[in-house]
Amino acid sequence: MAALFSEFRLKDVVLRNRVAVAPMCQYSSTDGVADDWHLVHLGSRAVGGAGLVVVEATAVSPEGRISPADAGLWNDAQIEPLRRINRFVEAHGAVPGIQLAHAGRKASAARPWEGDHHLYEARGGWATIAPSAEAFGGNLPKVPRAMTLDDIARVRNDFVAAARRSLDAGFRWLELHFAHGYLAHEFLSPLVNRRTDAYGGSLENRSRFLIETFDAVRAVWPEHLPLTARLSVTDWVDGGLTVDESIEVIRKLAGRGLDLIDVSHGFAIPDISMIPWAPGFLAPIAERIRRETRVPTAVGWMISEPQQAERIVADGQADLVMLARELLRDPYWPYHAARALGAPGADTMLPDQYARAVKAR
Ligand code: 531
Repeated sequence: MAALFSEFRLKDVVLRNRVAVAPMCQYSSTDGVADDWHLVHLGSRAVGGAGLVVVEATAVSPEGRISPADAGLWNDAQIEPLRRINRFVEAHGAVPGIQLAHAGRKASAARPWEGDHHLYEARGGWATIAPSAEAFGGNLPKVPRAMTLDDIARVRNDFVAAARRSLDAGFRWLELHFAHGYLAHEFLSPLVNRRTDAYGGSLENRSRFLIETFDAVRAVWPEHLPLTARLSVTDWVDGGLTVDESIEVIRKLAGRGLDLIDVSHGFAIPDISMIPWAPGFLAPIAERIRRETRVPTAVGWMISEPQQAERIVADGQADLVMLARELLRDPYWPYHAARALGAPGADTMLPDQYARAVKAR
């Protein structure tokens, strides 16, 4: 019996298996509105057999977009195209989820395939905000404005409004993007946060923005649906955020209703040379977090082989695997993995339109 293809229940949501489509920026929206591209991209992966399909980092305000082409949920016109996608995803047996985000000092950049660098106002960019008025550096040299207490309250409210719209759009799984050097991680990381008020300094202060935003979203997101967060659990450098600190934050969030932690890492600073890249390198860290916090856990990064994903789930390192690039290479990865692992029911994973033809080999 393949653990990877066992059901996973979280609150009132049941995933058909443990394979999740990680949120992946498509940089294909106009004014934050999802496109037919998103229907095909997300729909294909639902048809391919994933249990959970999480929409890319979706900005809670225009200023929170990474690029001008980011997805957004800051107005009601952005709801309907997502509703259509979610209907399709659900019709094919996957649970639709969304990641809500604010890019902080990394906002206002060109799409990766157009250079990935900061865009200045004259070129379609905008003024950015962050905990402190210090640039990320590298190809993102724009200096953000340090957020006032009013800014902090406004962004928190933007997360709440976007969470309400997410529910309206039919999402049944919500992930707050607290990772990758974007706004929440900028508050949490001592490498980035230089504030001397109640939002900077001690871990309690650095985690205040996350906790308050989480609480405000939890208050409007239904109790019976999973509310999760993706955290960069380590900055990988001395003086940066540590796994020990992250465990404290996760425990705090768990006490306030966090249903699952999506373990990610890094990207608070431009230098990534210290990241110990290797197949499944985050899985042991996820295992420690899962064991020490008792919070259900998802993990991603460099997971590509069915046996590898199976071991991660079977050994209790994580409850879910979040696949990204591998699902771009092969939207049918779940089906192929189920076959490779001899999971019962593999042949029922394909839609009727394809099943007879594909099995006849
Ligand atoms: C992180 C990443 C860094 C280096 C290589 C691949 C991926 N992602 C994070 C994404 C944006 C694109 C880069 C988000 O979290 C929104």
